[in-house]
Amino acid sequence: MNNNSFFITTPIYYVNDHPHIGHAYTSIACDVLARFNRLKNNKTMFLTGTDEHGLKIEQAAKKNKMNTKEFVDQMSIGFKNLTKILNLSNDFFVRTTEEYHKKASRHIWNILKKNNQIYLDKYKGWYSVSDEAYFNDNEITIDKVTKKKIAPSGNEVEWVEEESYFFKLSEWQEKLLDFYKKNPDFIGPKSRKNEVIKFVESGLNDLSISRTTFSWGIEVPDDKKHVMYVWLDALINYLSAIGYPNKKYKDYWPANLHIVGKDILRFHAVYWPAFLLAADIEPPKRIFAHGWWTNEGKKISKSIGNVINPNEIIKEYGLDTLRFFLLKEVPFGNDGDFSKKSLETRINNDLANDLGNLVQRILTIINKNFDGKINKINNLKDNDKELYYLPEKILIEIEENYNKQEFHKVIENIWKLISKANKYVDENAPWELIKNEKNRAEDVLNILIIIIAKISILLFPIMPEVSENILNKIGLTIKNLSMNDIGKDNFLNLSFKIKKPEIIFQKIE
Ligand code: ME8
Repeated sequence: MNNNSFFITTPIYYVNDHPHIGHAYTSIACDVLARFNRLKNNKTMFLTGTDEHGLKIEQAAKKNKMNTKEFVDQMSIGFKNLTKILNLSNDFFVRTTEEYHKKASRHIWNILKKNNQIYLDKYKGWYSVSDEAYFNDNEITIDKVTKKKIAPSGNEVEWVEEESYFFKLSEWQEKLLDFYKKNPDFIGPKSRKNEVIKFVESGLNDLSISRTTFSWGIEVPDDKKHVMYVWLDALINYLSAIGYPNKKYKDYWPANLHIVGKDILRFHAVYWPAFLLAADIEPPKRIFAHGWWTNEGKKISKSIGNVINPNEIIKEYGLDTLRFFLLKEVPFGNDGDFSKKSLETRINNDLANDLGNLVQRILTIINKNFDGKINKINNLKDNDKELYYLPEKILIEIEENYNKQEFHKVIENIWKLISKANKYVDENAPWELIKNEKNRAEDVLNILIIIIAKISILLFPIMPEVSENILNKIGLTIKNLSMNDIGKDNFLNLSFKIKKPEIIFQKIE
């Protein structure tokens, strides 16, 4: 792998249903990290896509009275559109029904077989179609209302008995525990890591990795009766999308980060590294499992009818506002509740009052008093330096927080800079300086423009459109900038031509 490459992935989403706010959440988080890494000039690969095989999808197509292939083609478009709606900067969109993916999956299967990791037997046990997962007896309970047998997710299970190929997962228990020990950052956040370790310590059974009672899947090599278990097929997307089995996949592999929801951590942190180690492929560097969103306190579910369509929120409040809210409202890793009231509070306070006001008042003063033109700085005074050199310190903190996927702290870091800038405005009162000390006023305003430019660069990964708009107002564009511009004296010798401000964030009454 290239030293400065950065490969980040979302889960590939099931096409049985339309995208909602939960999918948007994971994808936005990945987009932010991809954009940050690009601005650091890292060779970045951001992958998302759709998971299109398995019984759940086959059943959904039937329910919609459609041919399965036509159904997945149509539903996948919905997720592709989501990448546009969310302004995602993904470099590729993988689909598991594509031929390159099937080829990569069969290739891995053959290696596992060659490595004596697969055997044929009979599966007898519980299966949840909604989770596409197998369960042991001791994981099954009875639903109080429906009286049906359910998995820990609350989804119904059915009894399955069929011939199946098995992966020798039980052989990997000790090796996985050893791997977690040697790679302490493999699973985040820490609380989830402990859960995974406990699960593995409790013992691993061999895993059924093929099905025979339906056909919507990737055929098992040399045995047409079987299709591959959809999770084996799905996980392989992370390799097939970057060219595997062609050696060029090593340009990006091992992936730096798979971001997933807590619901699917076990597949990524237990099965995936076991499959990879068994196939002589290095596991990814890190898996981070984020929390679960509820809607105004209730579980988001189609049957309750409270699914949040990201499109509607974006139409009402704007995309960058939603991106900001999702990452600021809840520490990444915790569960969160989506409510319009808290979204509106964020818009009024953090966005309109703090950021909006700063930009608005500085641009307005410059336009009114200097006809939009600000000459280069004459003299940087001691009491300017604290603010002037703050961005580079903030960037160090930001980077540490991004490395831990602590997005809310990144936003706090940026807001510390915004609030210091607002304080500097109040203390130096440029509207007073204009009266008798015009040169000093110009220096103060130029420093503030530089700080606003740096705030915009730091904020760009999270709010790309807002940041680019602000940069454009001061005659800059992100296309010519990078995180290197946060450094010490960048922009010091620049004169600026400032356009008239427009209100960036409208307050909500
Ligand atoms: O599990 N809150 O696909 P999926 C937060 N195809 N995140 C949520 C959420 C919520 N309420 N609802 C969904 C699959 N998500 C498999 C993945 S990967 C090789 C295969 C997000 O369509 C979250 O990231 O059910 C969760 O893990 C993912 O959507 C599940 O998407």
